[in-house]
Amino acid sequence: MGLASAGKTTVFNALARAKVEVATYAAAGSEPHRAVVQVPDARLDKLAALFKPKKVTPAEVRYVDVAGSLQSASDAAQASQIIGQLRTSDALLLVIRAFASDVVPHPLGSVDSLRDLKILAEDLVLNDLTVIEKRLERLDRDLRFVKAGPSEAVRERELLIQIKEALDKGRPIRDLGLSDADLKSLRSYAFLTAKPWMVLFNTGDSPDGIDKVVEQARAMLPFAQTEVTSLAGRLEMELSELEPEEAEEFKTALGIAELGLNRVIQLSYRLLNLISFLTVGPDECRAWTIRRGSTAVEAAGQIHTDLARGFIRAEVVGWEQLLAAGDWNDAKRQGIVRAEGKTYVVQDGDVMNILFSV
Ligand SMILES: Nc1nc2c(ncn2[C@@H]2O[C@H](COP(=O)(O)OP(=O)(O)O)[C@@H](O)[C@H]2O)c(=O)[nH]1
Ligand SMILES: [Mg+2]
Repeated sequence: MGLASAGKTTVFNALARAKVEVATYAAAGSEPHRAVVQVPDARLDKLAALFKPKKVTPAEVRYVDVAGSLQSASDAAQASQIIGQLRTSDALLLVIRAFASDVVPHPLGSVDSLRDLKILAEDLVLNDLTVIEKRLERLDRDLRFVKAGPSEAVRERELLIQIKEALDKGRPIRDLGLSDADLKSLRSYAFLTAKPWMVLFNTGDSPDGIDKVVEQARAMLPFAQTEVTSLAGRLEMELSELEPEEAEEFKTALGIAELGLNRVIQLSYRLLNLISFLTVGPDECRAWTIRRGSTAVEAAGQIHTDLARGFIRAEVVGWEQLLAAGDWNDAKRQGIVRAEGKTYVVQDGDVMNILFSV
C-alpha cells in the first residue's frame, strides 16, 4: 500500500519478478495484483547442492499490490474496498516514495518521505479508531440496560477502551503486548495497526541520504513488529527482468553484492514471525513454513495431516551439522541426529525426518 505513484507496482514487480504494467494512473479499486514469491534461502541451496534432489522447493510469501490508495480514493465505496483488501493481509508493506523525478508527479506536489509516512500511519490509526468508536457506542447501548452484563461484552469494552487510549496517542495495537486470548477476541476486527508493518522507502538508483531517513522513520515508529528499510525499486525491477547472467554482470558493474529485494523478502518472512524447517532427500529438498514456537507435531502437520495424526517421533539435525556430516546416514552414525517427541519446539533451520504410522 502507499500513496499514488509511490512505486507500489514497481516494488511489487521487483518482488514478484512479474511484469504487471507500471501505470501512473492506477486503476483504483480494480482487482489487486497477487504474486507468490519464493524466499531466498542459502541453507536450502547448500543442502540441495549436497543432495542433488529432483526438485527444490523454497518457502513462499504472498504479496498483493492493492490497486489505488486510501488517500486518493474517489469515494467511500472505493476506500472501503481498499480497506477490505488490507484487512485480509497478514502484514502491511507501506511503500513510500523517496525518489526524485520531474516526469512522475507526486500527488502532494513535492517529495517528502517522512511526511508521506506520517500520513499513511495516521490514516491507518484513524481507521482502527473509527471501527473501535462505532463498536464502543454499540456496546455501551447494549450494556446500559443490563445490570451485570455478559462478562465477554464487559471485557471487550475494557479492552477496546485500553486500545483506544493507546491509538489516541499514536501507539499501534501490535505494540501493546496483548495476550493471545485478547488478540484472539480482536481477530474478527482485523485491525490494521495490529498487523506487523514494513515501511519501505522506494529510492532512486543512487539512494543518497536514505540512511538518515530510515533512521528518522524508525524513531517515528519505535514499535514492536515494525521494520523500516529501503529499496531502489525501479533498479531492482529492471535487474529482476534480466536473464540471470546478465543481471550478474550488471550487479558487478554497479557494485551490488546482494539484491535488495532478497533482503526485503527475508524481512517479510521474519516480520510475520515465520521460520523454516527443512526436509531433504533424493526427490525433494524443501523449506517448510511454520510459526516460530511451533512443535514437532505441528511441523509434521504442515507436511501432511497424516504425519501429525500418526506422529511417532522426529529425527532432527541442524542444517549446518548435516552439511558438515555430508550425508543423512553419516549424520546418524555420528550420533548428531536427535530423536524428538511431539512437543519439541522446532528451531529455524532444523532438518527433520518425521517417523509416523498410518
Ligand atoms: N525516476 C524514478 N521513477 C520511478 C522509480 N520508481 C518508480 N518510478 C516511476 O514512478 C511511476 C509510478 O510508479 P508505480 O510503481 O506505478 O507507482 P504506484 O502508483 O505506487 O503503483 C512510474 O512511472 C515508475 O516508472 C524510481 O526509483 N525512480
Ligand atoms: Mg500501481
